[in-house]
Amino acid sequence: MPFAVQNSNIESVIITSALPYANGEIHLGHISSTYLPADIFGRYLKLDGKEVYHLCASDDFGTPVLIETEKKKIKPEEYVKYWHDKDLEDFKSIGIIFDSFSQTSSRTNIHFVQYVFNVLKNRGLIHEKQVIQYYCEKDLKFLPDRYVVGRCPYCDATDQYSDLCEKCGRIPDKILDPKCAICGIEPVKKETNHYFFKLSNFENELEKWLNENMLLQQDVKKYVLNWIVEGLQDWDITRDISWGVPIPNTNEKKDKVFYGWFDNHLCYISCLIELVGDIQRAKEKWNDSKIYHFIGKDIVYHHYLFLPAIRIGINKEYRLPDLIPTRGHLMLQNHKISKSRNWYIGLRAFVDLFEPDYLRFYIASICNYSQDDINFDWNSFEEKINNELIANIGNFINRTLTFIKKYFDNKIPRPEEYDDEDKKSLEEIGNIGKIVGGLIASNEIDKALKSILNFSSIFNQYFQKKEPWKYPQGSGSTLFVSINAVRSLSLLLEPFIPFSVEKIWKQLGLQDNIHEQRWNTIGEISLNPGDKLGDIEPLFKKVESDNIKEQINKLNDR
Ligand code: B3M
Ligand code: ZN
Repeated sequence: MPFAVQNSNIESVIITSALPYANGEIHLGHISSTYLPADIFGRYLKLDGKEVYHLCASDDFGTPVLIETEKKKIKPEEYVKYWHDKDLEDFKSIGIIFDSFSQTSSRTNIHFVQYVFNVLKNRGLIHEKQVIQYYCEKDLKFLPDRYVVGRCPYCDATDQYSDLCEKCGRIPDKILDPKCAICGIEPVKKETNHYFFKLSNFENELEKWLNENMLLQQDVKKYVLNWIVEGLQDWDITRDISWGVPIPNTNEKKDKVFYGWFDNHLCYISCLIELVGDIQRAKEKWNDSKIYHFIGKDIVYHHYLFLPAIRIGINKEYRLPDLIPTRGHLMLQNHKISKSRNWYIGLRAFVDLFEPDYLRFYIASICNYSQDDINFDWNSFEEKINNELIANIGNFINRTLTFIKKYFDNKIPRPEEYDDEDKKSLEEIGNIGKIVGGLIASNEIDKALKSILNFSSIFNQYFQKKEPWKYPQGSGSTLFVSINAVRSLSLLLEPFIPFSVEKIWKQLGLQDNIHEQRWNTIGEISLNPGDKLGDIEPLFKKVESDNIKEQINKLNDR
């Protein structure tokens, strides 16, 4: 499904990745559903000459954070800062780059959220209502969401949160045998005053927006439209806790804040405000850009309904999303990933064992553009890295470089007259950039990677057929064409395996920054006869079977 980036006059693109909760480690599931697809997309657009802003932040508020910090007796501010910094480091370790990685608890976001609330309130889109909430008479606290544990009414599992049963994955309507998560006594029910966002007012406009936006994924759109048909409920946007964005201009005592899902998606915009320095410039930039929100399928409701409704609610001061690329979960060896059952791979642990590019390459190769779940399989990881990345791509690059070093004193030879094979290969170089670029722009990153592999194997065959080793002195054309293909290949691969591409780039003797290159030069023959190459080093190390077996044995589904 092609979309309009290339044809549009708007050269600026804002990409957001769903905000990780500041409450635990990034794992491979987050990487595959959200961060890697967004990063590949952003890197491609940058090479394609677009002005790209990849925005993200840690999602700092919410009851899970507060409960953890109460247990650990530390300040929530310190706790979320720890996870914010750690997440950022983890992202860097696998080459996920953001132009801004802020925090939902930043001053900018708090001000912006309060501003949005005031606009909505003045426009009559907020109403107040008395609700009944659990209250702990020992802790003297209201107990929203995770503060209440009990028995799941669906699967009977005990010790489940009132807002999520981790056993069956459902959201209990009414938890059985409720207990206070802090002290364990049975809570009472008490009245409290809450603010509601009138989501139900927006049914028609949301329906229209969904129907008119042809870029949104069809399958997702279908069930979102169905939710609208079933009728939307107004949203309770307040919580009786102390950790969150304070509600402005109220007579309420403290300990009443906005619900995390009221403030977190507004932080996408706050990130830009912080980045460009003031709200007016941010607004102009936002509205002059295409807006892409990358998410996992769990948060469709929030991004396809709640987020656009709030933007419509503030008079479309900020452009609605153009696209919300939505992807499914990552399974591990065909089972659901679960940290508590140790059926899990942490990002840090992975990167300690294997090159970050191996992870990027493997995930990109299985990452289809749909909500279907995909499967991380250790054996297929080994096979893809050894047989595709190393035996195909690595081999072509290495044999070309080594040959030039051995027979031409590490200088690019002059081509002789081209034969048909050479001409065909030059044509391949001329065409590949458009094909791969089109696929990445349509979010089909697995297919894009496949095309690159195909390109590389065509060149392996070319090299094989031309047999330069039989008469090295007469192999100028083969090596000249091949080394230019290596240059094209490295540009094509930059969004996928940036760490390795930096190495290839140096081995090509190119001192200039790879990021100053443009995607539209992929088809050019710009390395010249006589150009000196850099030092050659092996690019990749084979993945050993024993190491893979060890990883599989470590998993423990008990
Ligand atoms: N922090 C993470 C999730 O529910 C949540 C995303 C917020 S995006 C505005 O997957
Ligand atoms: Zn209690």
